[in-house]
Formats: sequence, structure tokens, C-alpha cells
Amino acid sequence: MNIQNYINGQYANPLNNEWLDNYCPSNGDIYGQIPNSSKEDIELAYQAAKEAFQTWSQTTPEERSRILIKISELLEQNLERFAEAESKDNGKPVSLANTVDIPRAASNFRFFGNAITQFASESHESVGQDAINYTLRQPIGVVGCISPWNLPLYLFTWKIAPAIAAGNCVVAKPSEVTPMTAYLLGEICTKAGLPKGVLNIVHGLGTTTGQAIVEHPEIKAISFTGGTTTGAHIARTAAPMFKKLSLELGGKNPNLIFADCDYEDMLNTTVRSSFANQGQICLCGSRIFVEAGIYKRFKADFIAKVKTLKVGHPSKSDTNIGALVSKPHLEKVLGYIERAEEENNTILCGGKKVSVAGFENGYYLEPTVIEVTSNECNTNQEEIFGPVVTIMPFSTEDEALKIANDVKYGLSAALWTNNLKRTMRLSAKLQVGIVWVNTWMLRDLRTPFGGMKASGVGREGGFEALRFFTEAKNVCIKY
Ligand code: TXE
Repeated sequence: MNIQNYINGQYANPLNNEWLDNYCPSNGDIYGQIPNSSKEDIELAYQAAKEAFQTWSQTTPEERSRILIKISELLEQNLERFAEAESKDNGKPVSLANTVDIPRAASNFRFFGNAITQFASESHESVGQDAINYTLRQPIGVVGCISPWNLPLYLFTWKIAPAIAAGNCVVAKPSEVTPMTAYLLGEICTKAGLPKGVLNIVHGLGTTTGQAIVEHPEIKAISFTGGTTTGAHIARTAAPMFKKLSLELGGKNPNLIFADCDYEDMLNTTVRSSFANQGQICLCGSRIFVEAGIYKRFKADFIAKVKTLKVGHPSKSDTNIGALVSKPHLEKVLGYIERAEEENNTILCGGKKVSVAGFENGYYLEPTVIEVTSNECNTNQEEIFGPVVTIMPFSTEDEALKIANDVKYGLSAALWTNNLKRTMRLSAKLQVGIVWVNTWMLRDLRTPFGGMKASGVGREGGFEALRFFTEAKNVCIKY
């Protein structure tokens, strides 16, 4: 199936008429083409957004809310169609797209549709000076949203929904590896009555199409999720133009498991936090540290459970692990496993490609557990972003904290303990944006989301996202 850009409320071919192949990860086939858009397409999208901003920025929050909630309802009505498209494009199990990706995309629109009606600004009475200050929260104008391939519609809409809720108009680019659901979203937006030009979706490569969004002098804010190297490049490009940036980047998240935790709950959740979405979530707990007293037991039980995970075609209901997103990505992950062995780490299970009968050219990989002897090895320092985790024992709480923080990333951590004082101590000291205690990936859209260190800058989610997508202007009136 060939897809098109969605500019000014209409589907259109790229101006240069250049196309890229779109691969299906579960069987390796090329199943369609996508626009390889140029700077000129971005300019067209920008002009449409600029024009739409004249009226969209003047609509009431209630009007915008009504349209966002309609988009959410239409996504829910089209759940199966979107879930199947997402799975085909990304390789993830349909069961995951059905229960997580698409419902969450719908929630993003509903949440920000509601949130904008509650987004109040502050006022401050300057006592003794006969003055009152109030803050105007005004939309920025035309903003850019660039999203990755791991949670395609989920993350695309996580940016778009707050941007348009706040009254901005958007030029958006999904990952060229997984463009399909973003393409389908255009039609839903038109049906929901989103005025033309408010959302423009342009497909193409990061280095050309994405770069053109970041370089556009009139696109004043960029919300980006993707790799840390790309994030650094975007920051460098945007800096001389003083663009507002929100960067959600990579992670190498620690799971700290203490002997006093609820063992079964921890074990089941740790399998999920390791391998959900083929381990391709920036929040996956890829470094597992276990208190020495229960290390042997954990190692045996964890491996036994991991071995029961079924790698298979994404459309099968008993598949736990589908295909990795692309051939280059599969090769990259295999390269990390090879290097782990060169570093004298021990592959406890997995590590090899899987040939799924009937789909031999798909990008399947066994869930892989590696035992490391030091947190300093590359395997524990670099983001692998696949179904690969490491395990290692620790002796004391201080040591656990030290190794958890001893990494360039700082996105999230999972802490497993029933000791309240330890929970409070570690939560305060972990250098991450999100700490989960006795759970993982429990998300509440009102909370701030984002990372420290090389995991990015800024926070999205809740009112943080609405703050990012608005300019705060203070007005001081002397009376
Ligand atoms: O991401 P890229 P890639 C990590 C993960 C993965 C690595 C690389 O470790 O292996 O990053 O993945 C667009 N200007 N994460 O190469 O390139 C690109 O087209 C503007 C973690 O696939 O960062 C896509 O839409 N845009 C991550 C988006 O950026 C550019 C999720 C992300 O692609 C651009 C994905 C440029 N110069 C990968 N270059 C997470 N945090 O969840 C690329 N893009």
C-alpha cells in the first residue's frame, strides 16, 4: 500500500515524486512506498499551518476539546484497523497494538482535549504596590513534532495532541520506518472536523525531511523522541535559532531488586519490563541488579520464565515476542550480543535469530539474558534497544545506587522493595526522570514524563506538555 503526505487537509504525493520502500518486519517483504519528501514539502506544510494558525489560535478551548475528543472516538471505532496496520508496519504483536498502542493514542487525544479546558493561568497580587500580575499562556505558532518507530502512533499523538490542544498548528513527521498509522490518522482528523492545515503530516527520511523541519526558521518549537545522537544533532541545529526544544531520548534503565520484595510479582513484571515490544521501549529495564542473597534463585527463575516466551508472527494470539522493527536494527542488536561475548560476559539464554516457519525472512530474535560481571562493560553502558537484558548481583544499597546511576542515561528506574525508608532514600537519589516502585510502566497521563542526563531535556505529559507548547507572558497592571 502506498501512502501520501497529508498537507492542508488533503492527501498528496511529494513534490519531487521520490519514494522510499516500506518493509514489513514480520516477513521482510516490501509492501508499499512512502514519500521521500523534500524541503519544499515542508515549506508547503509550513505555509498551510501558518495560514490555519490565524483561526485555530482564536478558537476557544472548548471548540478544540470537542474536536480532539472526536478524534479519540474515531480512533477507538477504528481500533482493529489501526492495530493491524501498526503491527504490520512495526512487527509488534497485534495483541499489543490492540491493547496498548492504539488505545493509548486515543487516550492522548481525549486526555489533552480535557486538559486544555482545565489549563488555568496564574495571577499574583503584588501586595503593597497596587499591582496585579497575570500570566497569558499563548500558543507558539507553528511547531514541529518528530517521532520514532517503537511506539509509532502512541508517541506521534503524544506530541500532536497537546500541541493542537494548546492552539498551535503542526508540521509532523513520523518515523520513515513506521509511517502507516500516522498516514491513516489524517483521514480520521478530517472526519473529526479538524480544520485544514492545523495538522500536516509529512513523510520522509530524518536527515532530509526531519532536518528541514528543524532547520525551518519559522517553526519555533520542536518536540522530538528518538535516539540520543539524533537529539544532540537536533539541539545543535536548533540552538542558533533559539527554538524551544523537548527531547525524549534513549535509556539504559536499572531495575533494582531487593530480597524483601514481593517475589512473584517482581518476577512476572521484570519479564515484561525486559521484553515488552521486543524490548524496544525507551523505558524497558535493560540492566537488572539483584541483591546477592536472592541472585541465584532469581537467575534460575528468570531464565526459566524467559524460555517460555514465544517468538512468533505478530498476528498469532499466542505470540509474546514479534519481529524487530527492521533488518538494520536486528543486525545492530546482534552486533551488541556479539560484543557482549567478546567482553567475556555470559549469554545465559537466547542470543540467536529465530526462523519462524512461513516467515523465514522476518526479523526475529530470541529473548536474550546476559550475565555481566561489571557495570562498566559496554553491554551495560550502551542502549541496545532490543530483547536483550543483563543481570548482575549487588551486595549493599549503596552499591546498588552507585551502579544504577553509573551510566550516561537517566530516564527511568524500577525499584523492588517493601522497605519504605529504602524506597524514599533511593527514589530521591536515583538520577532519573521516573521511578517505579513495585511496578513498571504504570502511566498516568497527568504526570511529568522525561529524562535526565543523556535521556533528554524537558518534560511532557499533563500540564507540562501544555506549558511546553505555549509561551508564558506576564502582564503587570498597576491600579
Ligand atoms: O532513531 P532516530 P533510529 C534509540 C535506539 C535506536 C537508536 C537509533 O537506541 O537504536 O535510537 O534509532 C528522525 N533531523 N531510540 O536511528 O534516527 C527520524 O526520521 C530531524 C530510542 O531509528 O533518532 C525519526 O522520525 N529528524 C527512542 C526520528 O528522528 C531526524 C526511540 C527518530 O529517529 C533526524 C527510537 C534529523 N537530523 C530509537 N535524523 C526512544 N527514546 O524511545 C533522524 N530523524
